[in-house]
Amino acid sequence: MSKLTESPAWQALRLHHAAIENVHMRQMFGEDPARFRKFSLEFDRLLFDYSKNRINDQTVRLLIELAEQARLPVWIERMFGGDRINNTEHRAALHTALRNRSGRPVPVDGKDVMPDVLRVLGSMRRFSDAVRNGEHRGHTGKAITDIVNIGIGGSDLGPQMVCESLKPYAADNLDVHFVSNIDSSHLTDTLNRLDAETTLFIVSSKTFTTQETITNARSARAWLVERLGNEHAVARHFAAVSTNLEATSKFGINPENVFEFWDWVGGRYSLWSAIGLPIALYVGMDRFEELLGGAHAMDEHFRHAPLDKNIPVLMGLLGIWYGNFFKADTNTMFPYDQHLHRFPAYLQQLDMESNGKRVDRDGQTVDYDTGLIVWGELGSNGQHAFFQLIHQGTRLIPSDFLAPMHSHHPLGEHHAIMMANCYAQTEALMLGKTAEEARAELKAQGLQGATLEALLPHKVFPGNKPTNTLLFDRLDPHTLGMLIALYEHKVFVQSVVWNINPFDQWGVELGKQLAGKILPELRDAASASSHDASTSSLIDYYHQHR
Ligand code: G6Q
Repeated sequence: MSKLTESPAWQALRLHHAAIENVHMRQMFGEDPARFRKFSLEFDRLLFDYSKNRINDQTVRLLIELAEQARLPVWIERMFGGDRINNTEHRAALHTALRNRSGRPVPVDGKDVMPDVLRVLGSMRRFSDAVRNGEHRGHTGKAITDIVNIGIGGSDLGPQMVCESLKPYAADNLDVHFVSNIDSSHLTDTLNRLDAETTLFIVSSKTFTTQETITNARSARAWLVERLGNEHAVARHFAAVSTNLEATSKFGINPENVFEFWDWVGGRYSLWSAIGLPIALYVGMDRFEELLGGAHAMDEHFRHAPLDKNIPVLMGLLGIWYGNFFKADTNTMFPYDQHLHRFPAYLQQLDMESNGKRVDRDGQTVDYDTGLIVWGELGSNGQHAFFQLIHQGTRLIPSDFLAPMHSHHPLGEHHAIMMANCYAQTEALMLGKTAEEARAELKAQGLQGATLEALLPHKVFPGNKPTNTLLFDRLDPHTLGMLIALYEHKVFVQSVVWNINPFDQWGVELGKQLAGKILPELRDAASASSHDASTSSLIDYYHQHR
């Protein structure tokens, strides 16, 4: 057994789990009228209700002991303080410095990174203002109307999710598009709708070597040069965001339009850096800075609130409670806000790429489960699709429900109906429906005897399904910044308890290497080397059918 599973806090949680496993939340709510007050927190107009969880006072106390045993407060300070906590890449993880609005220095190896952070924010402001007010025009003198971000993974999902979330704040005269997929349909479908004279491309790539991005960028460049008939057009129609300035200059991007960031920013944590340039262009730099401000507010909460009053800490520990003790495999999230429709996809990368690890920080194979599978969908759409399995399937699926108090587009009863759906789901998941309740309902519908008894088991809901509810005032930039930072820190909390490094991604790197090996063999049948029988046959099939 590993140190973690042998540890006193873990063992105490195992015993406690055995005692509480079969207790129904109906009973817990019945016995404790103060349950909501006890198990909810409010911070900066964000309400976190975690009372519909299979926990009592002792559970919270033991989970906090687990966090203390893992020295979580020390790790939090190490992260904020710029220690090289990404130990396999020997890097700091300082996404928090990118949104540090406190004026405090953040040293990495004794050098304050804040002057560089503020300098790039200044360049982003100048460039985004110039494009938005028509000062920076296309090669033929027309104002820019469309931004195309070319990037993938962390250089796509974050900025795309934020742009979608902040649509109500977008300028009328500027649209934004995201091309990530190497399938040429993605680029072609996007470009077909655009005019080269008024299109600005941003090539976003931390490494500037990612095959998909570089290939899409080359094709976009060829499209532009062909349409505008002049190589010089590239200078006014291409910008780049990268840590690899040598590669951006080799690609031929005007150095004035290159925005840098640093190796201490992980791809999936990079939307706060110049990778957020499409956000600044789309909603303006003031809004982008409000987003940073919201994340900073959550950073301060995470850093300074006591562990048992700390929203990301409690969310992270609840995930461990279900994943490691109840053996839940997955964790869902349901935003009841149309503009958050890319949030689940974004969160999948953030969580699964960070905590999808099978060895601990010292390289030892772990003997406990780590990252849960994350999935989700907009409420109420999900209700009409897969909620059946959450209510009546055999698995335990803890879920997060997110909803705003105000819609950006109030319309009749829409918001009230939406909220009624949200609340009704968490209530039903918690309460379930007993056989007695189901029988009474069926009787009231006029059923009886064998017909009633045959239908009865299908109408019973076990309930006792855990949910968190997060309510916020309105999906504005500040709130969105808070929500994203909240999930980032939740993931970090879990990684600390599991003793894994959440900031590397060797599985992603593997994909990048493997495709590079097979590509020459698809280009030229003669160059095929030996693979397993399946892969060799699939390569042959490709040559036979092309
Ligand atoms: C993120 C991952 C990965 C990465 C993409 C794109 O944390 O490392 O999703 O963002 O592979 O990488 P580049 O930005 O280097 O093109």
